[in-house]
Amino acid sequence: MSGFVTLGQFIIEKQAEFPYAKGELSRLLRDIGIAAKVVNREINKAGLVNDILGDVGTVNVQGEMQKKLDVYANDHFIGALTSGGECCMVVSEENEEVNHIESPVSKNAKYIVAIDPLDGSSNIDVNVAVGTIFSIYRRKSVEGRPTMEDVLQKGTEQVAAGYIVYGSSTMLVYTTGCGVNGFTLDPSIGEFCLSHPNMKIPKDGTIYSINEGNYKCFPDGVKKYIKYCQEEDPATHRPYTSRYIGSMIADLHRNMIKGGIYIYPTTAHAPQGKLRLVYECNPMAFILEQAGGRATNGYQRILDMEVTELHQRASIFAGSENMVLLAEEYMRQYSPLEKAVLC
Ligand code: AHM
Ligand code: MG
Repeated sequence: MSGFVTLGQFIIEKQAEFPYAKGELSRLLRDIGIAAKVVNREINKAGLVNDILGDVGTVNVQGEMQKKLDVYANDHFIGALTSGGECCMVVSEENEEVNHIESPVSKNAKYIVAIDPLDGSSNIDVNVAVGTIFSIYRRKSVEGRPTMEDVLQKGTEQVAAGYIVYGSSTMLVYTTGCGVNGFTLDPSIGEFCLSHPNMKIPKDGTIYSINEGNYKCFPDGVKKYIKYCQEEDPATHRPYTSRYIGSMIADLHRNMIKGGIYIYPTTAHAPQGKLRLVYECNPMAFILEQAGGRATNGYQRILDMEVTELHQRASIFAGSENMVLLAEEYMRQYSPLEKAVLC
């Protein structure tokens, strides 16, 4: 085959670089890629088919109204991981407890997957980009049912992470700790094809992404940083551009390509931050760092944070390294950790 490299080919080629690898991680990534294509097909039908838009009428563990496609994507990814046989446990935004996978084929599976099956789901009904985020850990225990210790691993322990953005085209971006590669779904052949090899986020950027509707409740450090972004200074290309889609994947994906910063800080309504550490912040932090970017909670590297709960929340400052470093400086100066006060 010439002219393009499919996700499946790429995964196999990468595996060949590790002659002792047994191919389990490769198969797991392949399973996620296949599930993403099916979820993509359903998302593309939203609007045409009546019964896939809107709320299910139930709330998830976060207290958020579940959308029909949230539930569909969750069931579908878990189903694919169950039949794939390489995953022994799934942590999902949509489920309060962990999902043990105990099918006969998964008996010796050594991987744990944390997933936000449909991120930015408030955008589903209005045809705006949404995404899937996943993170893969190797279980620590050697036999029996995986334990909470297997699940509550720090972000530094991730063996792979990725996201799928269902946008004007559908892309799958992932890392196994050796750089980041992006694949665009070619609908004519139904394959993800390598389109963005060795992705690197610019060190600087001119885009800031934050929900400014919450401005009054931001820490002073964030308020001052926003003011900095809005000031006129041609030498530093300010004022910066504000872009906020409300789908972290889409906002971060754009910033990965163009350069920029995404911030979801603590607010009065979300005193620990809104986004979830295990299946939102950690995978995105891993990918960003692998692409040469930076991700912190304003004070500390996201990947070094202790994980104590499945659905733990964190604030996040992520994107182009120099922009995040400067935002952290504002946090240190105007919202020092020891005095962190919310309005
Ligand atoms: P979700 O996983 O329930 O969709 O929530 C996560 C989303 C992020 O994708 C997005 O950046 C953020 O929540 C938007 O929140 P807000 O509407 O408070 O700005
Ligand atoms: Mg989410």
